Amino acid sequence: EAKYNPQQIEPKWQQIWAEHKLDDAPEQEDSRPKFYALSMFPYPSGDLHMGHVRNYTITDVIARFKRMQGYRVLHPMGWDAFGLPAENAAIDRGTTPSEWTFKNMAQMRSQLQQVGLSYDWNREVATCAPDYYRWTQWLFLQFLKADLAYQKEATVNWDPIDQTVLANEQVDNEGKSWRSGAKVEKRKLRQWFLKITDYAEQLLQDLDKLTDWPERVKTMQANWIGKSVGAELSFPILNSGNQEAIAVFTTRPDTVYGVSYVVLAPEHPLVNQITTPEQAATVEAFVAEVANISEMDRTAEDKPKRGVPTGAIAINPFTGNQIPIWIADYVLFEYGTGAVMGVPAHDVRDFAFAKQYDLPIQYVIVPNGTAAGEIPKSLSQSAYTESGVMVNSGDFDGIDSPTAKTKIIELAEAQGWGKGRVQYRLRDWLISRQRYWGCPIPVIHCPHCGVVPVPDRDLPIELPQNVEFTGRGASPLAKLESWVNVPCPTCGTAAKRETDTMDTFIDSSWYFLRFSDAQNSDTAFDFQKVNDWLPVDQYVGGVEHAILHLLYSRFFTKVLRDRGILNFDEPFKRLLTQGMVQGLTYMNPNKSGKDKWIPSALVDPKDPRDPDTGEAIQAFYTTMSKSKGNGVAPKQAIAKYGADTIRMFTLFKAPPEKDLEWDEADVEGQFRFVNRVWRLVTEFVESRSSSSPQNNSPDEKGNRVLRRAIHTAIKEVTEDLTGDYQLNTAISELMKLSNALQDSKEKNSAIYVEGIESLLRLMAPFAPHITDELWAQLGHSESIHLQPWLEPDPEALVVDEITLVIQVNGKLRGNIQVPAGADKAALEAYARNSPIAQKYLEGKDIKKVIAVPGKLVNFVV
Ligand code: ANZ
Ligand code: ZN
Repeated sequence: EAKYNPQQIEPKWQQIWAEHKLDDAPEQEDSRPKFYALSMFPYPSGDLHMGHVRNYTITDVIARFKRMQGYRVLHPMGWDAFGLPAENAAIDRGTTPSEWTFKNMAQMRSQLQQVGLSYDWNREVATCAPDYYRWTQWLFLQFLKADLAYQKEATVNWDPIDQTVLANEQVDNEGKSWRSGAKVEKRKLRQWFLKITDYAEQLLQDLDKLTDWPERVKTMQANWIGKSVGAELSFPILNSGNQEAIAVFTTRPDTVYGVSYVVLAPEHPLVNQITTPEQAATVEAFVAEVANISEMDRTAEDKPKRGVPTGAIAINPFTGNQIPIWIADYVLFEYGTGAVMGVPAHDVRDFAFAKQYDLPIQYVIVPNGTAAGEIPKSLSQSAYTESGVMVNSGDFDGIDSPTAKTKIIELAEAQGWGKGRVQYRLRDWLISRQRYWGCPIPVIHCPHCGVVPVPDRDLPIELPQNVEFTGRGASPLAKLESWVNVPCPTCGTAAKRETDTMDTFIDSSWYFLRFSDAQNSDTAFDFQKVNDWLPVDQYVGGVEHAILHLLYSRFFTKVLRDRGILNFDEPFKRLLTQGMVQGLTYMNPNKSGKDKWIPSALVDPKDPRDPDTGEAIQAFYTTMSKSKGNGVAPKQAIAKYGADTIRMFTLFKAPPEKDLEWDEADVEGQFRFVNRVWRLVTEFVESRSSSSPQNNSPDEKGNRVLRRAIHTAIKEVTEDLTGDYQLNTAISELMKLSNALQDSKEKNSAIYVEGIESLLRLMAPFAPHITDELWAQLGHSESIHLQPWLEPDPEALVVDEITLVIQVNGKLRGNIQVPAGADKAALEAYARNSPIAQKYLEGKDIKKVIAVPGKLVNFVV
């Protein structure tokens, strides 16, 4: 018999499947239910890594299982192909972003094919291809028409040496440029935004519909949206003739009687107007200083809060008190109204600020049960942030603070001091990038007409080809006069193209829609088709996309639904976030102040030492990465063991959501199992052809045991693939069945054939090549992947037999073997038909039958 040789059979089957178009989704709807299985598409960096392999294998198993179950399945793949690395490669190596990207895509496509993933390659999309981004541009124009795209000034990173805008990824931790090393400055530029804040409430509410999403992801999204319910209150400025007032946003109107001061963000436009001459110099210096601190540092709880008084005074309309107006670093201009009422007694940051600058601290809420007129001593040490009973708050004294919150908002509205307000942390989506390798924003700036959308007939606005990449100066697009200068589509005057390109998150916010109709050159997708295939039934990807990608995709879906382009409002019905693949990692801690990572290729695992110094080093598992030298290349692993073993291993080693340790010994173990299956089947095929098939003296008991093993495997594997995707335990079930077959003594019986065929069919989604090969060797002419999924026979599942006692008038007359799960009626029937009953009951009149399941049947005569 032939040895298992994955290197020979895997490419063979991959080719056969492609020739027979086994994995193509049907173009037309048919009566079968649809199933859309999708993995998050990769960035074409050049090489597939193990994280990809794991992600795609999980989805592939589900897709293959669903096909066998009789679904029409859409399982596509594509490339998230715009983005900075291609441009950097062009700058560094004299290639072009396009060349580099398409070369990488070709390389990764062939690596994907080696894994045996059942993709419909007819639907492949690359976001950087004009036939794709034409529709990205069209979608942008839909947003523009819906008033959901607009321009405003925003801050960008500016490299003063290279004279160019930098993406956040191009700025290191010390705030320096990746190329020039210059200290990066902030600059204001007019940029494009999408109005995602219009959908904040819906994006939050509809998380409740996503019952098959991980709770963790939904919580992350909810926090990102960050809804706060409170009020906007107005504090008039003294001596402005009540003309000017400062609006603050607060979630705690119940603390308004305890306000000690008002704080503006240093960027607030009122700052210049109200600062007194005595304070002008101090304020100006402070504003300049804060301009260079990051938002993170400004708001961190553990950083000291700093500020200066403006010299101006505000009035608290609730108390009539005069309070100072400050500016401080911890108040952000972009959130709420950019101004805060300071209540040191009840807010942690305000407390720290008041301590620092010796501002008054007035408690207006005390814990429930506090004696009237008393302020507990313990309070004075910190801010009291809980709810409680109102004190020092005029008419509100004595009521509980949540009720007071509502009443104070009512009072403010009645008096014109403010109103209730809901605030979201989510901000509008800045989509402008001053880069070349992205989707051009399809508008033209005309001196007469202003912003003019490019007419649909002129799409796509293609990226120009002959561009120079130096990494210096304006974006390559902005420098290309011949591309920038165009006549206005409306009036014909000399006008200029927009030179910003779109954030690549836009490209990935609709690719799952395009897959439904990827080759359409008339529209982004046919209405019928997109609404047939979508929503995605199972989406699988990394938790690193839990917030932005998923939120943006949900936003796109809702906007397109509101424009009548889609008829569903959530794109991903069910989400699985797979864990990381970890590699054995070697580290020599603290070499000249830094941990030194030592590539595993340079280390003997039995005695790990630093190859440079000979020192013993640490060994542990952590996420595979280039910088740690702990990765295992899929290509090499497949060359050694074959794709089927790699697939089985990544699925078996850990449940899909958990991290997985790449342990060579366990890969070997999986390889041995795959080999065992190979031998089991090939030996059977051989024995069958050498000895004439005979089925003499079937071993009743043995058959029953084997049948039970077969149908238990069918039942368990089906459940594991249906519920929470317990793919690891599914493989354990396959191993059990394989053991049962090995133990079977009747290797020539019909039941044995059922056993090996069932094993192969259950294993087909996991190890598609070897199973199709062995299936063919068993004499089948049609691919195993076209076979229907198996259904368990409940009868075969019956656990075991029990001994049933038969009594007549309470007297023991004998016993028989019956199936363990039999109910009362069945037990009675078994008993009546038994020779014992026939003997003792002959000619008797049965008055009553008492059946006790699992125990006895008593005939009363
Ligand atoms: C007075 C107050 C008293 C506050 C109190 C809290 C506790 P979230 O929940 O995150 O929305 N705030 C408002 N705008 C701000 C800004 N632009 N920069 C920094 N802080 C700002 O937080 C809302 C609270 O954060 C608001 O409620 C305000 O402080 C502060 F016992 O107002 B609070
Ligand atoms: Zn014009």
